[in-house]
Parts: sequence; structure tokens; C-alpha cells
Amino acid sequence: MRRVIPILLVAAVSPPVVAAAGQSLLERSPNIAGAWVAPAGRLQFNFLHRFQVGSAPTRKVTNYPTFLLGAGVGSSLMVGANYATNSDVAERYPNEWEFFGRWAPWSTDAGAPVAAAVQAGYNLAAQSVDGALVLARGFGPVRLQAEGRVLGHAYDRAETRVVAAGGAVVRLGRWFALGADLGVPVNAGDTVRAAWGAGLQFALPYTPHTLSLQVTNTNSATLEGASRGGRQRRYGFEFTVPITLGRFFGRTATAAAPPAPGAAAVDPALTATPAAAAKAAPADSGVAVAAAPTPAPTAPSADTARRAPAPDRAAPTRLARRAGAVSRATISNLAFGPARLQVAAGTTIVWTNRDPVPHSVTADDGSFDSGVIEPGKTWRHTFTRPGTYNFHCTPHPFMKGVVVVR
Ligand SMILES: [Cu+2]
Repeated sequence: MRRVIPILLVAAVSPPVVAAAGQSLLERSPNIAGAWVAPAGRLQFNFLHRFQVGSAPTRKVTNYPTFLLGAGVGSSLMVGANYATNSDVAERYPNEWEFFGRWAPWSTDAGAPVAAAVQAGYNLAAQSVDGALVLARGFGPVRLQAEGRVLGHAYDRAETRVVAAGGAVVRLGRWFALGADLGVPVNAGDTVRAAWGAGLQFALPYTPHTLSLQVTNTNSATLEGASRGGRQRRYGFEFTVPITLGRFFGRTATAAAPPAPGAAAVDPALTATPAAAAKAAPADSGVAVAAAPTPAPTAPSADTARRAPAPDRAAPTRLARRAGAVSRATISNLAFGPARLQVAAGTTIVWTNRDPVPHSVTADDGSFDSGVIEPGKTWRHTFTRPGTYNFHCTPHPFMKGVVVVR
């Protein structure tokens, strides 16, 4: 008990944790990609830059960048590529391409005991089919990750290498975390160095970006690159840039990225107590910020949801039918979820901002205005008079929604 109390205290005083769109470096360590995928309708651009300093007298600085570009397809798949411009993975090719797909069917947000993702891809430099399985789970402020990798034609040699990696990220407040990991070759001799990395991980306040300042002995961020340690210590940073297409292409792309298939179809007010919904908030997942507050066994599959009409145009979600009821809605991935709410007069709607950036719920006609809703905070408004209330977000005018009061 004596040991449990301090842990509980730390968990209790930590600010509400907002999952920064899955890509967050607050949820993964330098050499473990993590069980995250970009949500549908989002491009993810991550820039990893490492350098090492040569010996005296010249102390030449050599740079090792890796660029990741990925696209969210459906609710749990990301396809993309890593490109490292100064790779030592294969001696013949300094430019390393890795094309991959990552599927993350399990999210702790959606009630799974662990977040899980499988990745499969092809490394052009090593001419290798590579795969990985990642498991991750949060325990209060600590998030643990385990990854198994199989490198089919490792480092352009006719050998298959298996690597076991583990890492942890310790969250120290809303904007800061410490991360570390170790990757050990399972079936290679003692001559192969383990891969290690350690980082100071930041969320940049009021932006969707995260930053890692790191030290490691690995080269690139591909599965091959992250699996092999080198002789030299390298320093560097990673910067994550989520690009929400709806910001640039309007409603179509926004509609392609509903906050969650489950959230649009399930009435959280009728299926969960606020406490349960809060408990299921995305506190420890690297997968999806947009998961439904409750597991949604009756929700349509991601596939079905995407083929269905956009939630803000049709299929009004009946969040509440009783006067005096409380309905919960979310703001995540720069979208209101659901975008169309239909309630009985007298219903109070509570919006929770699940994004790492501030939003507002502002009536187009000025009849209500939340002001700034900070990340993790809620705002409530009671709708007493029947009518149709169009609203938007002041910082992001492309975010639109409507409340229909009957
Ligand atoms: Cu906004």
C-alpha cells in the first residue's frame, strides 16, 4: 500500500491527458514507432534528424535524416513510407526507402486491454520484407511498449533477423515526457550491438505538434534502421506534423474523417455514465484520439461507416430524447463529433475537447459561445427552445456543426 499511494498521487495530480492525434511523441520512445496510425483523412509528416560529431581536429558533423509520410485510410490503417537520405542499412545504397502499411485494430480508447498494431513493408535498400508487431499499454503516467520485428533479408544480407524491443514513456504533465527503449537482436551473435534510444519528449502547447530531443545509437527510423545499434552516439530530434486534409479541402475531407464510427452511431448518454465515459477517455492510447468513449459492439465497422452518408449531412444522431437529459459530444481531430446533434428541448449538451489544441463552440447567429475550450476541458450548454442551431469553431472556421432541438 505504501508503494501504491505515491503512484496514485502522481496519477491524480497529473493534468488530464490528451492524446495528441496518435502521432504523439508523448506516447512513444525514439526507436519504437508505436501502435499509432494517422486517422482517416489525415496525412502525417514526421521529420527525424540525427547527427553525429566526428573526431578531432575536424569534428565533422554528419547528418542522418529520416522523413515519414503516411496517410490514414479508414479508421485503423496507415500506409506510408520512410525515406532516409544517409542510411547505413545497406552499404550499396545510402538512400533508404521503406514502404509500409500499419494496421492498428486495437485501441485502448475503445476498451481493448492493450493497443496493438502490425506493420508490414518492404525496404528497398536492404531488399527486405520486414514486419513488426507492437503492443502498448498505459499504466497511469507510464506507457509501456513492446515490439517484435522480423527483418526478412536483414541489411541486404541473406539472413533473417529477429529483434525484440521494449520501451517506456513516463508522462510528466500535459506537455512533457521522458522516453527510453532498447532493441536486442534475438538470433544474431554477440557482434551485433543492441539499439538504444532516450529522449525528452514534448508536446508543443496549443499546437498539434510534438517534438523529441533524443540521443541514440541507431541510424534511420525504418524497422531495419531502428533495429541495429552503431558504434557512435547520435543526437537529434523528431518533429511531428499532422496535416488534416479537411482544413484545406472543406467538408468532403472532414466528412471522410468522422471522429469515430462508433461515436456517431452510439448514444454515449444512454450507454455510459459520465464517469465511465471519462474513464474511457483517450488517456493512454497511441492509436486514436478519435475512438468512441465506450466500446461500441453495435457500431458499424469502419468500412460501413465510411460508405454511410457523412454524419453531418444525414443520419442525425439522437443523443437524447428526454427533456432535462445530458448529452455528451466530443471535439477531436479538428471536428465536432457528431457534427449533427438532435435533442429534445431542455437537453444539456456537454462538449469535451479531446484535441491538443483549443477550440470553441460558437453559434453562427451568436446566440451562444463557449469561448476558448482548452484541451481536455468541457463546455456545456442547455438548449431550451426548439430550433436549428448552426455552430462553428472560432479558431477553425472550417469546423462546423448543427444542433437540432425539437
Ligand atoms: Cu477549433
